[in-house]
Amino acid sequence: MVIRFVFQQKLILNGNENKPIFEHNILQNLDFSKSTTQYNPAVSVQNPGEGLRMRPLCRGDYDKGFMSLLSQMTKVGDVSREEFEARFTAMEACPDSYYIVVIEDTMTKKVIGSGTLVIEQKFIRKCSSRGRIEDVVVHNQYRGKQLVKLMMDTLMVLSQQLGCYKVSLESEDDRVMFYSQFGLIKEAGQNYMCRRFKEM
Ligand code: 16G
Repeated sequence: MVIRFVFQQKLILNGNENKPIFEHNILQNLDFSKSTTQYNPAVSVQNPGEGLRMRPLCRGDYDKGFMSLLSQMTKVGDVSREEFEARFTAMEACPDSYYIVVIEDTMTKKVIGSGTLVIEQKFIRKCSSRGRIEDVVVHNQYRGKQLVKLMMDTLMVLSQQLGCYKVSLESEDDRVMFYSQFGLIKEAGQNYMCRRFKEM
């Protein structure tokens, strides 16, 4: 019974596991000409480094270590495949909203980097939209390969290209200098405020 259930689940996923959360072409066709970021050696969305691939998050990434990667950034908790699938479906149902980009090691087939751009639609600024960069993380064994920089650059260019009037993120004090290279500033007179309702 249990075996049949697992088998059926696998079958359902097989048709779907490579389904991206947003259209692949959007990433491939980004125009980096406005980016001021320098790379040495050169890396890009199309070529993030040897054996690495940059692409939208797919359903099958649950099996490629996506959740454990996120746990290098903050508390994740136990998330079952069903919970992951349900959340993926809910995000998918909001078109043009969730741009989750991952980097995969094509040899190990593990997700080793991730970053999210969330697009919030607004009435203000002539019905414009605002971008929020969230959950940027690169596996600790892949640091020093300019991957956080490339991920940030990608999400910044993407937000501009999607027409956001502004983009923002939350940063720890010691990351402020790093993020400033992407044109992000602490705006005078503005404070990031937050109230936490629960400790997961
Ligand atoms: C960092 C992240 C934020 C993430 C938070 C999780 C970036 C740029 N910032 O601030 O996106 O949601 O950490 O921490 O990636 P929390 O679980 O304590 O809220």
